Amino acid sequence: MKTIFSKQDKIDGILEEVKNIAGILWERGWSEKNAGNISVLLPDRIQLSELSGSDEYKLKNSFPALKQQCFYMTATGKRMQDVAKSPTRNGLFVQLNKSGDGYLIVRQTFNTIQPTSEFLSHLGIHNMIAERRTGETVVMHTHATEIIALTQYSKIKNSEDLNRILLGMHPETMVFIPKGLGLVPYILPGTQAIADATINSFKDHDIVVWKKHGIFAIGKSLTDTFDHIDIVCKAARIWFQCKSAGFEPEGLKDDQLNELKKLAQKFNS
Ligand code: 2HA
Ligand code: ZN
Repeated sequence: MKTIFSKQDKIDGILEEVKNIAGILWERGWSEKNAGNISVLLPDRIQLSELSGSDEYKLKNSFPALKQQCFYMTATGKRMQDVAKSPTRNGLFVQLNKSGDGYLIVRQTFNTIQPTSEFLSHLGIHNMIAERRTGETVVMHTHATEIIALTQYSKIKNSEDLNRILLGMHPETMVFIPKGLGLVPYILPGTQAIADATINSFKDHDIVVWKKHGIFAIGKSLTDTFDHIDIVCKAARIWFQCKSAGFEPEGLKDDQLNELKKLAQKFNS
């Protein structure tokens, strides 16, 4: 890719990681066709150098904490297996305008593409992270099969039901996902309503699950974000394997979970 950034080496590193993680999402069977999307906040002081003459696209909402911030995003309608081959042909760079209520797309050869259909959720989550200053830079959505299957279980009605199952399957789940998973009820994808419900749920949880649709995770790197999804999917697989073997999984006991929660607090302090 030709140089369009003041710090091209950092961008190249991010694009390499996008390739790798997009490939894994596809291989896992979690990103069929154009399913799933990724956005990455670019490091501080990275300036796009090809914005002059770009069209500005207006947003219905304003994202005040993201003024002039730059992102890499996968593009709408693009296949994750193609993102793995070429993140720049199947994704794009955008910069929010000075008021945070519009965005510019970096001019490039493949300039007919637009950001992911879940743009509103991605921007809303990044805005929330910027406001609370917790430092996550990546937002990832994928159609994680095991988690979607679990949300088809009629006995799982809310986040508590989901966490009671998943956090007890394996100690690492509580250590790395101490605030657990939020469950958002089924809402039409791509809408402001699902974006609002997702942002709200991220206030109290590390991961957000969209009932009968997929999963959203955040993290400080692409690998870190993928790992969070991988951990909860492993927990879901353990639950299904126990059920398939014909027995009810025992799960970890409350005192064991509390002990793990304390360990997680030590890790994160
Ligand atoms: O990118 O996954 O939710 C396509 C989707 C929409
Ligand atoms: Zn989706």
